[in-house]
Amino acid sequence: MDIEKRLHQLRSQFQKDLTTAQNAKELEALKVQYLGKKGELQGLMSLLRECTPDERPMVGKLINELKNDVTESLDRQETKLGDAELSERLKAEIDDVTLPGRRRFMGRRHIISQTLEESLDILMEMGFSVQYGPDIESEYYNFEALNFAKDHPARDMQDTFFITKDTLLRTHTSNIQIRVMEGSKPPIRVVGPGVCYRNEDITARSHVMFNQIEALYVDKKVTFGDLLSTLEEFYTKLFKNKLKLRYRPSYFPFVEPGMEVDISCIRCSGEGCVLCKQSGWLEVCGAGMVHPEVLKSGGIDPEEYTGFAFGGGIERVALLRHAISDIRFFLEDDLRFLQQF
Ligand code: FA5
Repeated sequence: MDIEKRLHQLRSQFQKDLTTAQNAKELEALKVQYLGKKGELQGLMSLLRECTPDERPMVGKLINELKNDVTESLDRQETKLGDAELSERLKAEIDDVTLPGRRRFMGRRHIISQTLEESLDILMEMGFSVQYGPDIESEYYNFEALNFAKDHPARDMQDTFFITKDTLLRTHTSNIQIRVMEGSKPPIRVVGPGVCYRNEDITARSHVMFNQIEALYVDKKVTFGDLLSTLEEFYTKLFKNKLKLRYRPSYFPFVEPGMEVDISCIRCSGEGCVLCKQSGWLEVCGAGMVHPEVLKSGGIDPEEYTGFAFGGGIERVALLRHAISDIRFFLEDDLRFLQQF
């Protein structure tokens, strides 16, 4: 019978094609070729119409058997190819235990953050609370309210990055003073950390961007003696050492009297080195008794209250504590340097 012959041919053709299918894509193409709507098996259905009614049940059965066989064979082959692909992939992904391990680096706080946090901790233990001020500041809070007259030459002491005529990058954390006084009543005991910006030459000890902390204490009967003892305790604790402190009279428009505070250079034990410019001392801080005009600008009566303030550099402390020769290391992001702390 012609139909039986045709079915036989188709079966052998399919088996041949099946052995050549190498991957899922080729198998899918085969599926469409044999079982698709316009596929080979669908084409056989037209032969049914040519059969006599007696032949039809038997031919229908043979076509169905072939269809089932083709479907099963395709499924089996699909599973087989899938397994083979998976094991190939796993083989490729296997770890090579002879390769050297990858080193994991531990993150850590930047040395300046560490120094800043330690400074704040010490002052908080002494009763100061932390308050922040803005980096972008008005000319009023940075200068005018701090008793720098408009044409006062003292404004040239701190070379300023102006943003507009009245807005600037703060040159010191003393901008915090008036903001704090305006917002609270004595007793005031705050410490304000922050980044400061000055248009200065960059050297081993000075940068255009550095950190300060500002301490402000205002109450009845605050004395110069209170300022000296606070500075002494603060720097002694910060350096975990009985340091030598040296006070030099100095001028800041917002304090009277004013002074600069030096500590003995621990890099060279006071003998003289590049860090201390051969002087044996390093300036770390400006300080003084709050000027009555500044108290007034902050809304505090200078007849009733007095206060002290000091503003210390954080980078200078870190340089000294770790005997580092150059402030520029702090901003260079060199891991070989940063990982030492
Ligand atoms: C001031 O900035 C005053 N506002 C300090 C002050 C506060 C005086 C309260 C009185 C009362 P001075 O410019 O000296 O002062 O800076 C204070 C400290 O900041 C310096 O001792 C130094 O440690 C640090 N410092 C100043 N300029 C730089 C700079 N360019 N780079 C790194 N540190 C600096």
